[in-house]
Amino acid sequence: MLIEKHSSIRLRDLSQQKTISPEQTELAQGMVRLNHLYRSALKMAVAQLEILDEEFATMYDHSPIHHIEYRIKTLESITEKLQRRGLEVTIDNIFAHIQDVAGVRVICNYLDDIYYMRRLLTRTESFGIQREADYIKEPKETGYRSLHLILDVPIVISEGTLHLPVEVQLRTIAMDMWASLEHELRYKSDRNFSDSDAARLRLCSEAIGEIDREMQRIYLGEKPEYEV
Ligand code: 0O2
Repeated sequence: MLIEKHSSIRLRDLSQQKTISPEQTELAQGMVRLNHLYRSALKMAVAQLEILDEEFATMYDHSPIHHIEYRIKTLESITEKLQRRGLEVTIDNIFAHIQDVAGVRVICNYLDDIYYMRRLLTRTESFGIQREADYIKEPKETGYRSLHLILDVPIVISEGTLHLPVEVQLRTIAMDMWASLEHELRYKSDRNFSDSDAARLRLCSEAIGEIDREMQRIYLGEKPEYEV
C-alpha cells in the first residue's frame, strides 16, 4: 500500500503576503522546478522499493514491506530547517543543504526485513548510499528507532542525468506506532510534555525493541528466551 502524505510544496505558502518582491518571485519559480525534480526522484525510489518487495513476495511468499509513505517536505519545514542552521532560504541552499526534501518511510513487517531491504537497495546499481544512521542499533536519546538512509537517486531529464538525495526511513510497524504517537504527544497536543512523559516514552521504546525481537523469533520459529 502506498500513502502520499502531502501532494507537493505548496506555492501558495509563498504568496500569502500581498506584495511579492522580485526575490520571492524568483524563489517561487525555483520551487516549481525543485518540486518537479524531487518528485521525480521520489517516484524512482518508491518504484524500486515496490519492485524489490514484489520480487521477494513472489519468491518467498512473504512481503517484507507492510506499507510505504512518501512526501515532499513542506516549504514551511524547509524554511524552518534552513533558518535553524543560519542559512538564507534560497533554491541553491535547499539543493546544497537539505537532504530530506524527498522522503520515503518504509514500514516493514519484521526487524530482519529492514536490513534485508537495505541490502537489496545497496546492491542495486541504480542507487548509492550517501549517508546512513542506524537508530535501531543505537536509538536516539528520545527512544526513536529507525534505519535512515540518504540514497543518491539518478533521474533522467532533458538536460541529462541529475543525482538527487532521497531520505529513506525504514522501521517496523511497532517503531512507526511509537514515532507517530511520540511526535503527536511532544509537539502537537495541548498538554505540557514533561520529563516524566519523556522517560516513560523511552521505556515504551525499549519495550517495543523487545517486542520486535520476539515477533521476529516467533516468525522464524525460534524458541523463546523464557518458559511458556
Ligand atoms: P519530517 O517532517 O518528519 O521530515 P535534522 O533533520 O536536521 O533534525 P538529521 O540528522 O538530518 O537532523 O536527521 P535525523 O535526526 O537523522 O532524522 C530526522 C527525521 O527523523 C525527522 O524528520 C523525523 O522524521 C525523524 N526523527 C528523528 N528523531 C525523532 C524523534 O525523536 N521522534 C520522532 N517521532 N521522529 C524523529 P523532521 O525533519 O523532524 O521532519
